[in-house]
Amino acid sequence: FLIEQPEYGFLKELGLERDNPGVFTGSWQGRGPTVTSYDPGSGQAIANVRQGTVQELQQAIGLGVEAYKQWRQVPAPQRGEIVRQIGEELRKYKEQLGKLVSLEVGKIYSEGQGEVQEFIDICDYAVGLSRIYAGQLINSERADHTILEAWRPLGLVGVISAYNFPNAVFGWNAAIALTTGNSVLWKGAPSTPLVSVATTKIVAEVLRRNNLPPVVTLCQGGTDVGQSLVSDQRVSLVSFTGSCQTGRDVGVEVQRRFGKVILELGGNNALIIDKSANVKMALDAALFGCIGTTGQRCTTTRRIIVHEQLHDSFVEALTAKYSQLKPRIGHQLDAQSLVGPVHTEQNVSNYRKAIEDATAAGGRVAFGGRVLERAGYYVEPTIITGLPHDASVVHRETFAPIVYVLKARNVKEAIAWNNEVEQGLSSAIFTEDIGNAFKWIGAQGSDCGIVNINTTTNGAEIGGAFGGEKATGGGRESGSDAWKQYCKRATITVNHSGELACAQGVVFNV
Ligand code: UN1
Repeated sequence: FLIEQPEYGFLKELGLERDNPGVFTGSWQGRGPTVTSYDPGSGQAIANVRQGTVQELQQAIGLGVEAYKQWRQVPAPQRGEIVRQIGEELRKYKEQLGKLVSLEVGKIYSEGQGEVQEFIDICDYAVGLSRIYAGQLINSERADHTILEAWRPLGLVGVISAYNFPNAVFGWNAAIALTTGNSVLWKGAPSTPLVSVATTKIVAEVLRRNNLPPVVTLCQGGTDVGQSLVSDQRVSLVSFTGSCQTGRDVGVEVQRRFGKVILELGGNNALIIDKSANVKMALDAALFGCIGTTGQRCTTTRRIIVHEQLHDSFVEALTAKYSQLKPRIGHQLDAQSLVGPVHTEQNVSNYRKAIEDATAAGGRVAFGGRVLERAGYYVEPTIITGLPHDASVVHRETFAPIVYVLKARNVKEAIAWNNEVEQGLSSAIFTEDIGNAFKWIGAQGSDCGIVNINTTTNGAEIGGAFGGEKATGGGRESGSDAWKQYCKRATITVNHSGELACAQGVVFNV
């Protein structure tokens, strides 16, 4: 176990042991199956986590609901103060926690640090939100009547997060849900249980210091635990991040019981290079977009749609850039690495399969295409050209650093291709043409939730709402007014006239 080696001492600083309980309900336990967490960069075991059972999940739900009843009475700015303390505690452990994110997921050091920063940022956001989120006063058609609109917490919010952002996705949900008066029950991905445990320890310390009930609980577990969480009537909102396939089932299941749901599912994000583009900048955007996080962000650039006049020179320049990365593929915690491993063996086989399918469909591997022969899960960042825009492999999201470069005649065609896939998460255009820029952001433009100009498809800030349309699920997290998704809306009509009057002029008396 890596945790026993001196250079992994940062794991102990996070309170982790060789065997860790994976359930937190105010105290720590875990009576379910033990999972071992592996470093995808070496294949070595890091430490064990004892997952929860369905019974323990049920218990966590019960405790979470009870905690909510107390928490909803705490004034919102005081709830914000608790979230502020969580942000402060995260700052203290940012280095170690970010390093753990890198180690367990496979993302490079700066991206691990960036992920924890994203959680800290949303805490700051939530502190401000706690003092300003508000309802409104609406004009009534009746004399001496006032209509109010108020936002109230929902209850217990269940968060199911994915392996690629094992810390930040919980953070966006928890910070906003707690601020708006909800309690939170988290189930992290089964393959990143150490991040779940370490993050929860940081939060738990703040709860302990403030004598709070378990307004945040954790239950690591497999499908049985996940299904039980999704179908439980007591979980008012389920926020699910993961595949379109599972997300559809989660959505249907929650709807069956009239619960609320936030779905953040797959993306098939395109970067459009217009004739007028600043190509140098576009190349940098393509590099981070396609290869950042080794192609495992839901916002990763999967397709580059290039104007026909620029296509060949763009592919050549991009290939040259990719070649410079060769010595930069390595263990995620090596200082010189820019490309870490993919997360699991499964990602490697999905990578292989996508390349097979792409070449079978007539695609040309312009760069990469191979799995590296070394311990850990390393694949070459890959560029594929020459495929039709509607080839089935192009329309499929493969969580790996593979990009399909497509040749389009004009921006209109490029926008049509951007929009023709099932998913609708992120998109970007590089253009210096103001007409095309506004076409892109208009009603006839990109149909995604994230519609960027002259920047990457990935790496969104927390201030905006995050999420997408169509098979991406329609949910929004993080900034803007995404907080409303964690609330129920009360429309309140107050009659201060001293007489009863019906709306719409209806007369009804005897
Ligand atoms: C994800 O991949 O699930 O916009 C989230 C981004 C990050 C979040 C990605 N802020 O790329």
